[in-house]
Amino acid sequence: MSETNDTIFGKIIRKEIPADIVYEDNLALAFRDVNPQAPVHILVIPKQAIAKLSNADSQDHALMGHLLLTAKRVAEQVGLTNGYRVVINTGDDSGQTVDHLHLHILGGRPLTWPPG
Ligand code: IU
Repeated sequence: MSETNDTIFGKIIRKEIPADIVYEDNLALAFRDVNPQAPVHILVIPKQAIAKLSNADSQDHALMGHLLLTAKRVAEQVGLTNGYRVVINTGDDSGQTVDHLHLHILGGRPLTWPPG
């Protein structure tokens, strides 16, 4: 998997296609998932092209922390006061479908465990 922003999420970052953006800073973008699996389903992505978590390395240390804290910040912003789940699908067995690292924030209902 190459590190390219030539993906659908790259197009969202460059505002070439619309998305329901809920948060943006110089490193990250958060937008509502087009196929929500919970009442609140938001994706947090780095603006830097990293295809998947397993491609991240020590140079990405600060960015990885920023993404996780951004997920927390966005969850607070949208009012997920009763808890939420943060998920990163990584690679084929996880069901990852978009080759740009993304954190799912899921909330607004009780979530079951384990996932499928
Ligand atoms: P996954 O972890 O790679 O399976 O998740 C990709 C998510 O991206 C999935 O929940 C899609 O609904 C979502 N998504 C989107 O929000 N907008 C898009 O244009 C596309 C996928 I393509």
